[in-house]
Amino acid sequence: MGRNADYHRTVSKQYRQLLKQCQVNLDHMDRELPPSVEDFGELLKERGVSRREFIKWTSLMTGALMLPPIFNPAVARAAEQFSRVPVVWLHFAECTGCSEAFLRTSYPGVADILLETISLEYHETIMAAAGDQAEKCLEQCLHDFPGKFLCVIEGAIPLGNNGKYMRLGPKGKTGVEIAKEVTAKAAATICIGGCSAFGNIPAAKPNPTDCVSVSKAIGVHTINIAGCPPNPVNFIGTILHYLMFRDVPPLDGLGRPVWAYGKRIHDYCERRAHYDGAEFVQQWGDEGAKHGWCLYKMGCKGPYTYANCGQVRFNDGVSWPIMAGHGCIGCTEPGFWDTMAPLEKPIHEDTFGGGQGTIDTIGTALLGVTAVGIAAHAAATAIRHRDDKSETK
Ligand code: FSX
Ligand code: SF4
Ligand code: F3S
Repeated sequence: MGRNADYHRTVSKQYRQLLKQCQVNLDHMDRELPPSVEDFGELLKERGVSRREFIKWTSLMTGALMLPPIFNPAVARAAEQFSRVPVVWLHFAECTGCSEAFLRTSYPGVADILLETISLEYHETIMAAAGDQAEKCLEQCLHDFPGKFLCVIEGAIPLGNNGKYMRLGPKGKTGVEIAKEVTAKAAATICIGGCSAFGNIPAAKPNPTDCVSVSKAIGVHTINIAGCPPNPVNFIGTILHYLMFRDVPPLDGLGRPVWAYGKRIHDYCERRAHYDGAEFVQQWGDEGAKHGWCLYKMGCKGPYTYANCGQVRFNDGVSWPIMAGHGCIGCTEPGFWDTMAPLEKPIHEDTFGGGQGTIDTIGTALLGVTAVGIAAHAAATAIRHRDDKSETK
């Protein structure tokens, strides 16, 4: 009992210290970041988001980031700074579904307002500028915010034919050239979606253009917001973390933030009791489907997939694939298009060394792999501190 109380005292002291550091960091960010174009409070009001809803959102976000409620005000302050972080958003080989998922929404929630006001210095799909003018915007940003902007990359990079499958802009630079040039000056590089993070669909077999992930193409450490498309909450949370701690959140061995990708879908699935009770949907539209039974036999890859989809859901918490009635296709895992196929049939028993009976051992084994990765990744860093000597001036 006494030992328990001591433990709790130590933990809450550590959290209080962390919070103090967080406030120092947010003050620092306040001085460093360019001024905001719009008043965030006014914007929330304009969009009909009440103070109460905003507080509710900050506490949900704090919880999602695995922080205790004393961090709510810090998360709120970071949200106010969110739109001041300069962002360069690059597009390589992909379907643009990630941008679509982030920018098209019918819900005027806090998350959407943040994404709408994000300071996109450069974004090939939605910027008004084109050609030389667009290139100037990029050059200007690299010049104005060296070591201070975040580089967000959507899409894999084709290496085949010396990178020439992808040429961009008026000078016809290759994807590899642009990625090298921009990431070298960024504070950190965030890969949005499985394509930039792992190669994913453009790198699926037979991969004629030799597409690879950003980290493989140019050898930089990236923060991988996995998913096809990823959940905007995981992107927003990562930037809030960056603002509060001036650092990236702890990453797993695949570069994914542990707070968002540290748990297996199967272990937090609302249909799990049916799996345990051997109640399976056997055919689309059958009685089991109507009763919301487990989708394992319809090819659900939740047992092999790490993500928080079931907890944070999509579209402002409305739903997620398994809730909507389809199995998880494993979209947050590397090479899912090849490794998780066929998507609507259980994975071949040999792939992970066993069938349904060994699913729980698979989870433990995969977790082992990611845990080793966490330690390995801790040695490297995906971020360049502003006062770091390696900062590009
Ligand atoms: Fe890939 Fe994103 Fe899937 Fe598409 O750009 S992660 S194919 S949703 O759009 O990169
Ligand atoms: Fe949920 Fe899929 Fe696991 Fe079934 S197999 S419990 S549907 S994650
Ligand atoms: Fe992707 Fe599976 Fe989540 S398909 S969106 S990881 S439920």
